[in-house]
Amino acid sequence: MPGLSIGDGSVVEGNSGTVGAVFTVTLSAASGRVVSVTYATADGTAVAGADYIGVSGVLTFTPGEVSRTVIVAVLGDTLDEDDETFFLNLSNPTNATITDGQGVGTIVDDDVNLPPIADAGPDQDVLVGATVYLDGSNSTDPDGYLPLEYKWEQTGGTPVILSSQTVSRPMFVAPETPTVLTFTLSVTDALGLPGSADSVVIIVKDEAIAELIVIGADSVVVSKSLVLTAVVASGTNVIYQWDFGDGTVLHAGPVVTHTYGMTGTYTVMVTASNSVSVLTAAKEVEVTNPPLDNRIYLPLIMMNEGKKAQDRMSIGLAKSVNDTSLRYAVNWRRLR
Ligand SMILES: [Ca+2]
Ligand SMILES: [Ca+2]
Ligand SMILES: [Ca+2]
Ligand SMILES: [Ca+2]
Repeated sequence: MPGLSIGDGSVVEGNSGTVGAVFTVTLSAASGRVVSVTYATADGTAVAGADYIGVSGVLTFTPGEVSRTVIVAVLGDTLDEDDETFFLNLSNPTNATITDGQGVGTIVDDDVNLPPIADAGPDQDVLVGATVYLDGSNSTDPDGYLPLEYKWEQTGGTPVILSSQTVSRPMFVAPETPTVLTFTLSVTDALGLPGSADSVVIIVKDEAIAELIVIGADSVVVSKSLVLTAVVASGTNVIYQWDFGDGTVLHAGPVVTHTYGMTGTYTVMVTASNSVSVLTAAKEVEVTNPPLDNRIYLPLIMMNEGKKAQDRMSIGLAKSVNDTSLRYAVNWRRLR
């Protein structure tokens, strides 16, 4: 009996419609009888319905006929794939034997994978200490091989800790002092193809100073220390300069102590500043002399010789206060 063998078929995939992969089935010698054989496709890495249209049937050779073909429709697409294979298998021969019963169909992929496009999101101005989200969610892959893999890296500024380097919207807490942070985002499509990176700039700014006031006593005695406190309603990283109006200028914190050497009326100026704002506030301070010595000097009273021993004197003191001076009046009377 003659032998049946099947050749391989190879086809370039195309982008739409179908293209035929041709398999030739050959009879080793012409036969005087009708020869038939069953054929059927089988999946390899190519999948029926997705990459090709599966077929099966019976192939018949009339007497004297030695070559027939089976055409398998391969589905075109624009997916970037590996080259794939399927099989066309022969079985159940009549009036022949099978010497090579399997043809290999190769679908040669003709598509390219375009690189994904990273989008690191808009630049942002944020306040020190703020919670900040980077947003790479507008990154795309032109041929739709999703999901993307994300890779964030900080490239400048005070180091921060990202909640994750591999999500589309990582979070971090801005540093407590002004800085300019830069990050790059790289994305890779689902086929493992990397795209070009994109970068984003986050400017970390101070909060503006608002409502500066000076709190403290309105008057103080010469050579005694005066405590003054600067208070702001808002503002970060505030530094203060104090001018006490007597020639003393001090860079200090919000609470200062000062001692005046001379009486007078002084204007204390405090300037509060940070990287985005400057505010000034003033306060009048009255510097006075100390109150008079508080000791009481009793008058020396001379007694007449003729007074009796039982005569006794009582001395009363009446004190009146007039600002810083004290006035004492002495009254005395004889006790009987
Ligand atoms: Ca294609
Ligand atoms: Ca395909
Ligand atoms: Ca393809
Ligand atoms: Ca792609």
